[in-house]
Amino acid sequence: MRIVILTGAGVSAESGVPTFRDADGLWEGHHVEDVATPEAFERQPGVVHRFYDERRAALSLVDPNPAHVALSRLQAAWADDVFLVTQNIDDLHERGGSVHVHHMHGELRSALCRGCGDHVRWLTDLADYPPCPGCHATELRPDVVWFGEIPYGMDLIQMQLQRCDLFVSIGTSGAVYPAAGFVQFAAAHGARTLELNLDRSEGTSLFDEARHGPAGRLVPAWVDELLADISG
Ligand code: BJW
Repeated sequence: MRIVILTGAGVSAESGVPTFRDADGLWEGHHVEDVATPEAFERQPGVVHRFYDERRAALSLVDPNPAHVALSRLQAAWADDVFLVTQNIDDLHERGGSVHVHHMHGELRSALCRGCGDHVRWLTDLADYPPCPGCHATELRPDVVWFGEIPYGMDLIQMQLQRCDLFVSIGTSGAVYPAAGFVQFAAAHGARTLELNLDRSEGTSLFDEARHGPAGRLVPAWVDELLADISG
């Protein structure tokens, strides 16, 4: 059985990483839609850099939770047949033990040079306009996918969705495309679909099955169930 797992901000919520659209999901009173656009970066690069610099610095204060760890356990048991695609730009899946993680919206610990196009591993601030290690231009931006930009690796994601038997969506509101459309795409290609989310999302009715509760409880229980089914 081939499985595609999509994760969103809810999978990291119990680690202490704020979500975008829950009650406390604002940053200094801004909605994410106001800072996560190329236009916002052109208009107010300092504000946008600060938004990402703060989130990058906060990564060292949080740890993976049982949901991240359970998914890495599933990947280890299921070898090549689990494709984990995340909308999250944190590195909690990797620190939870996952080896292959597809970050469709980019990564906090990476910078993108607008001069030479290089992707550079980056652990510190960008707001003071450091030079690119490759071309020395002071054109580094957060290596993330903003509204109006094309998410990374869509061809690979679509290929995985077409061939999977089970599509599982964890901790995402279903408010942002193209990720919000994966459930219908996978179902149209024959996959069974399952949602694991704190409460009903915008996409709940599109899934064959939905379970509601915190990811730190739901995901380990689902992984245990699946692994028992296979071995039994
Ligand atoms: C828990 C929990 C717990 C809490 N346990 N659960 C009209 C129709 C269709 C599309 C569009 C449209 N108008 C514009 C568009 C396109 C646009 C879009 O979708 N806009 C919408 C606002 C409508 N999309 C784009 O522009 C995308 N690009 C694109 O479409 O290119 C064209 C193209 C695509 C494909 C091929 C070819 C061309 C790009 C979107 C980029 C989004 N970027 C951001 C910022 C990234 C960097 C950053 O992190 O700052 O990505 S926005 C933000 O939203 C971030 C997230 O990854 C993304 C999704 O959020 P997520 O993860 O769902 O979080 P929340 O907060 O919304 O939800 C959390 C959920 O967890 C909730 O349900 C809670 O209940 C739950 N939860 N605690 C379990 N403990």
